[in-house]
Amino acid sequence: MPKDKFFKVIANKQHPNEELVPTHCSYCGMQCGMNLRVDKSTNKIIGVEPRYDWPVTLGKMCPKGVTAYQQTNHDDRLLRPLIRDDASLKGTKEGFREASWDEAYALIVNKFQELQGKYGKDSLSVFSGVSMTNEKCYLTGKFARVALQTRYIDYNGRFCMSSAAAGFLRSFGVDRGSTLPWTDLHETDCLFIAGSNTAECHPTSMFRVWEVQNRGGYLIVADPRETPIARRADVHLDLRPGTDLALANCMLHLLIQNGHVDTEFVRNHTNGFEEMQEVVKKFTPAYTSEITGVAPEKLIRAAEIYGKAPNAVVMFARGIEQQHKGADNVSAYTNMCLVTGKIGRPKSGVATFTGQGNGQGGREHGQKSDLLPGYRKLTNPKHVEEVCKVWGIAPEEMPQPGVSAYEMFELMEQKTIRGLYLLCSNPAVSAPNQNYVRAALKSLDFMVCADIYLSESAEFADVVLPSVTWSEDEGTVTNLEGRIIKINKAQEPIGESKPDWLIEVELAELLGRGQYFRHLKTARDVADEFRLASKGGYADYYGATWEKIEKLDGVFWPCRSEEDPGTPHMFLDHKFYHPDGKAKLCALPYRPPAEEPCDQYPLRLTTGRVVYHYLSGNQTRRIPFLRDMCPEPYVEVHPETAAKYNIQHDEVVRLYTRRGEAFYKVKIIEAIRQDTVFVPYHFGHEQSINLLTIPALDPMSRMPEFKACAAQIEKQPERINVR
Ligand SMILES: Nc1nc2c(c(=O)[nH]1)N[C@H]1C(S)=C(S)[C@@H](COP(=O)(O)OP(=O)(O)OC[C@H]3O[C@@H](n4cnc5c(=O)[nH]c(N)nc54)[C@H](O)[C@@H]3O)O[C@H]1N2
Ligand SMILES: Nc1nc2c(c(=O)[nH]1)N[C@H]1C(S)=C(S)[C@@H](COP(=O)(O)OP(=O)(O)OC[C@H]3O[C@@H](n4cnc5c(=O)[nH]c(N)nc54)[C@H](O)[C@@H]3O)O[C@H]1N2
Ligand code: SF4
Ligand SMILES: [Mo]
Repeated sequence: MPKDKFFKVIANKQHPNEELVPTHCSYCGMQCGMNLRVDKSTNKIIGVEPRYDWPVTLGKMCPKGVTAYQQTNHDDRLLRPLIRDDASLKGTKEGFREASWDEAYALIVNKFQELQGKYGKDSLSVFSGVSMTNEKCYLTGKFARVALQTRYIDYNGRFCMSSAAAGFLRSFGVDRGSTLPWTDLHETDCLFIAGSNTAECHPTSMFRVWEVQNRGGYLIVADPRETPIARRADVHLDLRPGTDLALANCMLHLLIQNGHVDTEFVRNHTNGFEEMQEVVKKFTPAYTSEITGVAPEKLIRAAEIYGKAPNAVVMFARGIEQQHKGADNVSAYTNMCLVTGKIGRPKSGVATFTGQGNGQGGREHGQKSDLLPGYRKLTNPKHVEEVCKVWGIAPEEMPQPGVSAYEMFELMEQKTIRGLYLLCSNPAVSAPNQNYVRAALKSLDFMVCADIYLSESAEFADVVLPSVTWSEDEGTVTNLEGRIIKINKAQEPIGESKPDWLIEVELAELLGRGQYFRHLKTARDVADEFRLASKGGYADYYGATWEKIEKLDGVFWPCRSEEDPGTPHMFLDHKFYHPDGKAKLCALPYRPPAEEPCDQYPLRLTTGRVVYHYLSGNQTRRIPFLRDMCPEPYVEVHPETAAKYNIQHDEVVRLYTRRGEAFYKVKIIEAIRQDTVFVPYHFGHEQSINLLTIPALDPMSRMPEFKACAAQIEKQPERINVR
């Protein structure tokens, strides 16, 4: 137990032989407060208790959260580095042997230097993830640009938060996922929620959602499926996947038509109203109904409720964002609060359900191909200079912007990228168009994967490095409100596993770039450099010291100085972050999904999550309770559609698209549109739905269209009984 730490370890009154370490869940952006139970005699984590004193979640946790502690001492943990001796077994779990860190490091450095010597600095790449602390995310960006000196770094947030980020940047000039603290949410009069399966994906926000209705307020949900939250909505807008832009434009059309525009707010604090009004003119309920399939009267009712509500919050998630027009969808729904002036005050605003634990912080500090810490831009010479000062390199040494996550696989396939350092992501499950992506990974000359378990992606690696779980290190993450919070260390790393920041510092030394890293001896050292590197950027964390985070139950950025208490509510002064201080009302003509249904592929395939699994499933598929509750994927099909294909519940069918096929059990369910099928994506190898998904990228955010492509089902011949 780390007794020298500044956070208070709590005595466990019920179990005197235990101590409680206050921290947060390892998984989603809710970052529920929890106390990890640590056995004092073994110093091992043995359980969890909710933290009732955590203001955002008040002791609530979901099935993943209550079992998250089982990861730390799991039998499958990687305890030592692995080296692949047999290259012919790439793409399988076989062919690895255990090695010392020294041997693994020597091989990595040797191969990386050989590739860069032959093919140039940019032949190496880094692909990372945001289940890591801000400190690790920050250092990973620095590691790529200063230690490896490559332009090619991007991360899994590109598949997650990039459309929200791009949309908010365009609308507000700043990208903080929520304009208000969620401790306000239940006090609003209307929640308009689009493309979020809130009850399964952000379950511990549900008590606030229900409280809105309990207080007499309203809930509107836009989703092609009747999710648990849609079932209790006052209006369920059951749209066709990929048609949100039409729906949002219709809401704007009706808000304008019904006199719900706050003309003073629009005049003083926004630009672009006329152009926007022109675009939404044709989105009458009748016209919109043709595109979306939603009944006109539902559209009218939804706009009326939102328009009349004194306070309202527009919320959305990947349902609207993982489209090749995701950024447009974000700006279009954001227009709703701008035209009605329902923003920049308590109980009103807009929020995206940030996905990963550090989905907010991880996108602000330099893991994205074009960004530097503090949300600075690589294309802005002043920004580059500011970061170079902290890093101690000359501006000429700063690599140029690279390409987005999916495009990195294209460069691997083309042999422009030859080497990969992959950490904290499992793209061999989670990237779209898996047949292509797996071939790209296989074609690499050399690949390193740092993970806590042997993931499906690690199967493509030449060297696998054992990282630590969130409970074996400390640092900060930024939750879905934009609140910077503290993750505390409850146990020493098991086996020879090491935190990612330490691996990067040690590798930098061996790569001959130690002068820029060797002063970083603890996570706190990284935190202090990171706060400095963010200083002056608009995602300014400088004032968010660990002590202040502890004292205030988290600190909302921007927090510019030690005296600054942080910014729970954005835009209270109605000043937006564009140079003229105004927000942008965006004029966004409708575009259909990249791939529309046709005779050959008449169904719309959409993909997403279930409450029991997390992302690629590499963590949750190993937890017995979660695996038992959801052991395998399935395809949700409407009863009418099932009848048309003559398929039964639990029958295995072939589901296929232009890119690939997979075989799934059918789940016949009325809670889905007849023209749509849904598959959860948490499974690997031949069960992965990403064998079928389309890599159509949003031109602004480079987000793939996970949420809509054209598909077909094929009934399998009945097996002949040979017995
Ligand atoms: N249990 C669980 N919780 C999680 C995660 C997890 O893996 N499992 N992951 C976390 C992460 S990283 C993320 S990003 C979030 C994701 O959280 P969500 O975005 O809520 O989850 P999804 O299931 O991807 O999609 C949400 C909904 O979008 C709907 N949808 C599909 N297509 C469309 C469309 O065209 N328009 C609209 N309006 N809706 C559509 C789907 O039917 C689905 O109900 O969850 C976080 N929380
Ligand atoms: N079809 C479809 N595909 C999707 C989506 C969808 O809705 N539909 N959603 C997309 C979204 S929103 C997301 S966020 C992505 C996520 O996709 P991934 O990035 O693949 O998600 P994870 O499963 O979280 O992968 C994290 C990996 O890092 C490991 N890990 C955990 N903590 C650490 C750590 O501290 N250090 C290291 N080194 N490793 C660690 C885990 O074991 C796991 O193998 O998937 C995307 N893919
Ligand atoms: S809601 Fe999210 S953060 Fe909370 S316990 Fe569940 S997975 Fe963890
Ligand atoms: Mo995500």
